[in-house]
Amino acid sequence: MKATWDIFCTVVDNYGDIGVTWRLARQLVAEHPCTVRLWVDDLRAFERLCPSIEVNAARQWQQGVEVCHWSAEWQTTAAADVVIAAFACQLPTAYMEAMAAREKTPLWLNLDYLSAEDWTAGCHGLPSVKHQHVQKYFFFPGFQAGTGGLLREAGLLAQRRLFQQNPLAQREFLQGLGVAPTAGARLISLFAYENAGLASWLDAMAADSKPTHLLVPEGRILPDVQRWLGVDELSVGAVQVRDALTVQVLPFVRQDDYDRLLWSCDFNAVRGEDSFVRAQWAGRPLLWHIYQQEDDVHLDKLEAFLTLYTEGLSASAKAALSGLWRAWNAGQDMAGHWLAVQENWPELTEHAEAWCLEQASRADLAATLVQFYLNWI
Ligand code: TRH
Repeated sequence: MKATWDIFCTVVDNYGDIGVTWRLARQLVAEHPCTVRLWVDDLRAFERLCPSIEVNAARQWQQGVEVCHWSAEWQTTAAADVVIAAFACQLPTAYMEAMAAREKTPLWLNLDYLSAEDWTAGCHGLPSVKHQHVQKYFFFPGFQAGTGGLLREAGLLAQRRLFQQNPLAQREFLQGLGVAPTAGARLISLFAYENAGLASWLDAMAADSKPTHLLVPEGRILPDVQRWLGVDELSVGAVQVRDALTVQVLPFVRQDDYDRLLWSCDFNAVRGEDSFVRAQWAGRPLLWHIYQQEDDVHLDKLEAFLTLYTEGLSASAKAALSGLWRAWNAGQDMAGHWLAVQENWPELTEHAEAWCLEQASRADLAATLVQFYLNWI
């Protein structure tokens, strides 16, 4: 008998909330005995990652997941065996009543934001609030033992390696996006929030002796790119060359294709939460633009991750990578740090694969969720 799961997602901003919950929902139905309903309040944001979404449908099936529009007027619905409130979203009161009314009390979890900070392992699995007799628990994804781990589909790394070992598959994939990489160029993807440090990084790439082909999916960073290029318009497909740097604007692609884009590149600039994790599974060096939070608490998260990630690197590679990440997240000059990263390129590339393998040796988030439920019943 399959357990029923309800995952609730409010799209606060951008694509991370829906990106994470959609990925989790798909994996639960594909790999575990679960029936999943995914409740989403903003189907338009969802459509960007999954173009087959019918934005006006109250209910629809997508890849084995029942996608339900979470509208302001809640229709009476029976509660599931496992209820996940993603990123502390507030469930409808009537649904919480339905949870309390169930003969068999459901497992209620708050799926938290990803952080490498030590305290997350201490809080993972602890009880949170209650609704009547229904207890909610904290569930923390993470990079260290004692956390819920990271989202990673079965066979992901094998699939990635096959793709990276197949130049034809890569060429065909890139061609499909209209990309013909400049010969001998370093291929870089750029997904980031607005960033005052971008111009200095683009200056450095343009002045480099080695060519760079920079692929920029449409999004918040584009106005900064446009300003640096000095052009009035920068639409999907546009290609601009400035000395050693070729800049190309890509469409926002479906989630699986975004993975392939990351796998195709030598270096990936990513942001938020889900693209950050996917870049780690790509096994290539990365640059993280962390989501800004009040009182700069995000900077503690950045440092916590850097401490973990740079363990085992030489002093020079560690300083180069940390310097680049700190400058990027402070909107500061990137030129010197980019040079230092290039001087440590082989070591950073090897390290990215080693980090990926180390993280992949832990149980993935969907598996730890299912195990948590099995231990709980
Ligand atoms: O979009 P993000 O910045 O999302 C978030 C949200 O802001 C959220 O509120 C915040 O809490 C969180 O960051 C930390 O970055 P993220 O998490 O990387 O999500 C982007 C998603 O978009 C991810 O699932 C990958 C996907 N994507 C595509 O599917 N196609 C694309 O072309 C691109 C560029 C991304």
